[in-house]
Amino acid sequence: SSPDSDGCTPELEKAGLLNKTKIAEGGRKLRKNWSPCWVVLVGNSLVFFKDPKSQTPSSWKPGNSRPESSVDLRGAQLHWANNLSSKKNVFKLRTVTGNEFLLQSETDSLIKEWYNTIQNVIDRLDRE
Ligand code: I3P
Repeated sequence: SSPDSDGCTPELEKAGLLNKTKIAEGGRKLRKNWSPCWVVLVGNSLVFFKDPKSQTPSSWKPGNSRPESSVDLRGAQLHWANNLSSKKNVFKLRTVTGNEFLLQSETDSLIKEWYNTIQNVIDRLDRE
């Protein structure tokens, strides 16, 4: 049987290292501060973990490590945003509460996978 056969544990969809900066909080613009971040997509949320060295996708377990923050993907908007940075492969995630994040990877295939996976979750929530 699957690890989620009781249906109570949200499904881990994806986890990995991305560069992240928050650029707005509740619609108010913030100064960029890029840093590497373990990003975990689980259930309806994108969860951010601070210390990349102490986190790996395989070591992540619900309740086992303390997230820096998490983002509710319901109603969120995702856009490619190479115009918002000098870096390549940047997309912007905007939450319903007006928090905005840029996420970036040097690896083209990796950032496309993240974009598509997050968009699929947003689309699924839009249909609910
Ligand atoms: C910012 C820093 C960011 C850069 C940002 C700069 O300077 O260099 O990395 O964003 O550009 O303002 P500081 O460290 O002095 O805050 P990108 O790397 O995404 O280009 P921006 O102001 O054009 O957004």
